[in-house]
Amino acid sequence: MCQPDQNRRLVTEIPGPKSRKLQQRRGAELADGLGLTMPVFVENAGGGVIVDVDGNQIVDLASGIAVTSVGASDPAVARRVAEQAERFTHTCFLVTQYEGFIDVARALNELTPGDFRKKTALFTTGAEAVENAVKIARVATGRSAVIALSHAYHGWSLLTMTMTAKNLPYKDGFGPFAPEVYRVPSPYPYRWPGGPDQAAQGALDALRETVLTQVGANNVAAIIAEPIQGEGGCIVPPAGYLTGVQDFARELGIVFIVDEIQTGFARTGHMFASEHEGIEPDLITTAKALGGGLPLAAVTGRAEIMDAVPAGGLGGTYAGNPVACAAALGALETIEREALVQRARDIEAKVKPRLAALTGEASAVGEVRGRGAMLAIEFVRPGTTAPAPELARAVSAACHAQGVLVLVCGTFGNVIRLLPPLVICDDLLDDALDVICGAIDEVQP
Ligand code: PLZ
Repeated sequence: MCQPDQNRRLVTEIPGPKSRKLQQRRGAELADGLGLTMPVFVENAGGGVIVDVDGNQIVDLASGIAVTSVGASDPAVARRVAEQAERFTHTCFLVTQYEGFIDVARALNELTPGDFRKKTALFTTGAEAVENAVKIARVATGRSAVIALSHAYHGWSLLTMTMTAKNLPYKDGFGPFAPEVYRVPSPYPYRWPGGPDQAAQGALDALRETVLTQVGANNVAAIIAEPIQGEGGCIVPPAGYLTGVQDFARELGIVFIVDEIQTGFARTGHMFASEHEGIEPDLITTAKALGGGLPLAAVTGRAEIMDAVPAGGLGGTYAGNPVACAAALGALETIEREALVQRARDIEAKVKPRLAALTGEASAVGEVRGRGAMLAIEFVRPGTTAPAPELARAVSAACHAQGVLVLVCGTFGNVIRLLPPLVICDDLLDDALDVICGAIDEVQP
């Protein structure tokens, strides 16, 4: 719930002395390969605020990368987690069962788009959900190839990093990659040669050509797409693209997997972003906001496809952990009780026009885009569309210094992404917007 007494408050520089001390310990103990957005250590978090160990109150426009949509200490999540942890923390669902797993699966079967009978399997991380969706599609079709998009992000594991488009930092040096992954262009409207109006048809033509002439439809198990590409730059596909992919996949018996891991659970102003396009994917992967902060992921889809894998082929020691299932039921309860789908739309209505006003011929803000509470600002050299990653970095650094947590993303590193908890209150959003707009003003060349 929105906590009206929350505000941004800095009592030290960012990072403060306590965070800096912990940062030194981190340097000595942790592998350098673990990335980092803001070098503070957290004492507690909830609503729209993160309180660091130095007592600074930071406005959270990241939600731990779209995870804590209900806030990082939602009472319904916290209560159900505590109750479940007192009863038991783990049995391994593949060994002995518990009802919470079925309750979460039922909720997903009901909430996900698709007017057909669905089934669900739970896992732990988003990457695992994507890997398992591919496994299921392969067994169901008897085919092996997977088609992924440019600018895609699907995870840090071998198969999912192969499906991920961006080399640095996700793939560089980690080859050889998994076989049978083919890439087709994403219809990135802002950057499509020939302009945004050409993007949907152009990308569909390219998909058709790759599948029909290079891979062979009879070899393609699945086409996978994010309904809004997250890490790739918060890229909203043009109308008609995803329905075109769905039609094409159906025509050729290819499983259409939609990765809703970042977009799912009210984030974009629908329960699932697929609903903006009216698509009914064969399989949907979810994670992140599903677990309300605890690790939980799922594959949900057509019952006959989901049931193609024989018993024992799907699983994981922690898959659908009971504490994570309890958290998910709490998060879903809060999404409904607090009408967070509508709240995401309200956030869009408040934030987007203010940011959109920053675009213009001579502006470094090339485009403002996104849906609901998944919004982004793409930075360019003014007067061109040449990516300006240095401006995104400078704006982000200025925001962080003033206690507003934003994320940089995009294939070219030139996009700032806003993913606030959906429970953030308007005053905090207004304050954060002042900081962001001020920072953009300052760095404009
Ligand atoms: N699929 C669409 O967004 C995780 C890292 C990249 P795990 N995204 C966070 C970013 O956006 O900054 C993600 C995702 C999509 C799969 C995953 C992987 O989920 O839970 O991290 O394995």
